[in-house]
Amino acid sequence: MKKIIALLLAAAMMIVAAGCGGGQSASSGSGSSSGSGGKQITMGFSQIGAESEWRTANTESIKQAAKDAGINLQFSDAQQKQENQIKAIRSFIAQGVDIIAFVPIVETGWDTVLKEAKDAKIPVIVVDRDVKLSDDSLYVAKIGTDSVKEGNNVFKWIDEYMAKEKKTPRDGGSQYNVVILEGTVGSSVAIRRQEGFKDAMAKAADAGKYNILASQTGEFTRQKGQEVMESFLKSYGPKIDILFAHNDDMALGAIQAIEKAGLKPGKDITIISIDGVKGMFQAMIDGKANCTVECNPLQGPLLMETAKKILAGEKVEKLVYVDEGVFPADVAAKTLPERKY
Ligand code: GZL
Repeated sequence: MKKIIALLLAAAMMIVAAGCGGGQSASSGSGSSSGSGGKQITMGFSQIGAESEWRTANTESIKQAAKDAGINLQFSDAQQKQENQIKAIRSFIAQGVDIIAFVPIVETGWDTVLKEAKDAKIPVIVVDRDVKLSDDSLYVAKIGTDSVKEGNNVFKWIDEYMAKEKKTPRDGGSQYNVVILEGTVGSSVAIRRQEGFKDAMAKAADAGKYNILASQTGEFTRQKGQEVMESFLKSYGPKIDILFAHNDDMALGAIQAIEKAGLKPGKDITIISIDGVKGMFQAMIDGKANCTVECNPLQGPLLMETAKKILAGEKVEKLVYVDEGVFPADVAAKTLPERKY
């Protein structure tokens, strides 16, 4: 009889121990990060797609940072379609995730679905690009880059470079002729980079020195950038002095078109773009491009840190920009080895 009681006591002790361990392991076990109430945080993330080297680096940064932060990431790739992003956000709401983050492919059309997230009491973080809403309380924080400043930086570098190199307009006229490959139509990044470029040009000492010959979307892709540059060359070939591409991938496509047309990219046509991806550093080392203005995609750690703060009830900045620089060709070889994307 005594033996049975001892066995029953031992069994009871084991059950109690297992029950406590289970509760603690949920919050402190495999490095999982706890939101309110100690359970692992689940984040629903809607990404645009994989249109550029920059976007791939942005995705990798977010996935790695979620792993490092012990956050369970439900990742959705929208294949460049806003309706897929809206569907993904709705499914995150249905799943009851703790927090939603997304990169808005275009800046409008988000009010309804973000209102649904707010009604479900799920906080939202906007990443990389901007949204235009009737009610800014529909998101808690925005993490990204300053597209207007990037556009400003592009023009300022061009103006200094053309003066330093004492370039003369290729058509023998008095103006430098510029063609522009724009990003995705309706995206805040394309709208703001164009705005920043034109504002800086309008404020230049001698604004009349520049003439925008043509400006058209290359959809942020290498393929489309090459196609549109081919059409620019057909229409204006001998007149083009400068190419400003809203991202490096389109510039790299345009370089192929310029070479196919028998011209020297980086020499006959000065080329500047935005992102700062490795492929562009290599093109500058090869003498085929002149400058890249950095737009930092490594936003994952800041996103996860912000998500944890929001779920812990801490106050966060409504808008946080990541740091970025300007890299002309003469620093490309030295800088490339330390580039992370
Ligand atoms: C910039 C980002 C842009 C990059 C492109 O913040 O949204 O989208 O410049 C990417 O390379 O496709």
